[in-house]
Amino acid sequence: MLLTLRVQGTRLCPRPASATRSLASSVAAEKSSPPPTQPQLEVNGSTYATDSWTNVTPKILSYLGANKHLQTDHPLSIIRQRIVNYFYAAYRNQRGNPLFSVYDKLNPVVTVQQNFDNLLIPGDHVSRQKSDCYYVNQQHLLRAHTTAHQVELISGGLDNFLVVGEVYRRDEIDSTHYPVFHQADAVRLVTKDKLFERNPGLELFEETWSGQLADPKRILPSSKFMDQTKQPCHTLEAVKLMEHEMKHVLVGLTKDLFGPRIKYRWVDTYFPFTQPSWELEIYFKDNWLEVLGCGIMRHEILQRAGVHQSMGYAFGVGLERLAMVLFDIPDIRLFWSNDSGFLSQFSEKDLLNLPKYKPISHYPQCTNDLSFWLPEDVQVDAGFSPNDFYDLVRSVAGDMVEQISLVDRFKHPKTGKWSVCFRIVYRHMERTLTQAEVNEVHKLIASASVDSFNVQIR
Ligand code: FA5
Ligand code: MG
Repeated sequence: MLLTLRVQGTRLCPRPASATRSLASSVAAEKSSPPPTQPQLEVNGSTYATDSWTNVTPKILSYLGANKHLQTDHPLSIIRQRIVNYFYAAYRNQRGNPLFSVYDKLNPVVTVQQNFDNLLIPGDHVSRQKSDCYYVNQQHLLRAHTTAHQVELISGGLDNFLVVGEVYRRDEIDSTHYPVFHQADAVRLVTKDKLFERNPGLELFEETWSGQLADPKRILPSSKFMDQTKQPCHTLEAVKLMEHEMKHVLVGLTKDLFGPRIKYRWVDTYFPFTQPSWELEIYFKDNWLEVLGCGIMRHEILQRAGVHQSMGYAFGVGLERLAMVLFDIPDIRLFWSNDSGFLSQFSEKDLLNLPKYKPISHYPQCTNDLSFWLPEDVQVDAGFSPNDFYDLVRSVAGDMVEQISLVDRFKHPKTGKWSVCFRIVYRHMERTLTQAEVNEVHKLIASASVDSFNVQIR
């Protein structure tokens, strides 16, 4: 399908396996998550009626309010402060005060409108799927990116701001993926006078453009054919100048964090809310690593937020991504560790001196396989979503699980039923697990799978 191919690797929730999954099969997969057990959910002080979209688990809800990005001496808090300080210094008003304001305690429960509609994310976009997000109910979800707050803040009159907070995505489990991670997002809006300070007489908008407010119903599904050069309303000189400022600032941030000699490159990409759009990659340990997404904000978004005479850039960066490189932290689960052996290694007293993490110790892994028959007429991604299974494992075993992979699947020639085999690697971050203890947990996962997915253990 064109949409899914077009957005592969560039969606706001990049995960190649699901980006290639067909929409039809994911709709089927949505049916497989167990129905909510309570008619109502209390989240962050508000009550929400549950419905067939509800898929947040108690385990996931337990992360709300953890605020690792605000915890003193936590590596994520150190990275947050480095980014904020960089922006404070990069943009100042005439009196020398920072131009940017920072929002780092916004409620992670957002509406579908905030997370998707306001950002022109097409109704059929893969990132909306129930198998990729944590929905509180059909209208509310745990934000999948901090960009979800963009429109409310612009509508409130802000033109230079940063949003920092945790985001929630249903994903695989390994050393770099966790269902909760942190992002910093920024928006900078400028007027014609500001952008063309040194070139008065140039315009932000094409003379031929009518200036008409975009009709939300006419926002094309899937910006499939979005022109990477510019939006029709903007002049080329405005876009080029804005692009230059944005890239200059973001390369500056990258050098501030990784040192002046860091190798980087810009890659063209697609986001529904920016045009043109880029990703910034850095060269790290013989690989190119994506650190942020950015672009020129779609003018329809500004218009709908009541801003007609400005244009802007926006970007979003992952804090764990940065922190893992900067502190040499090998496993994303460590950010959730309360072990003093981990936490005591970092200090925000000297933000410029980032120590390399020293492993507390290497505890052994235990690997157990779990194979089961799926119910009749159900197969992977058509009635059974591996993400549902991963959530179940997380709920039962928590951070004892280091990795899960789908290692095998086959169809029985006679019964026509599908068998799947998951390999679960258990390893605790802070102590040695005994095989007996792992077996107990493994059994609990097996019986919870039978209850939730109606499978038959092999
Ligand atoms: C977004 O989330 C966009 N909202 C970013 C954006 C904002 C673009 C404003 C344009 C304008 P993406 O899904 O690529 O895009 O995530 C942004 C960054 O978050 C990535 O570059 C990466 O640093 C981090 N990130 C994304 N997925 C993960 C993950 N599974 N684990 C850790 N970090 C991640
Ligand atoms: Mg990306």
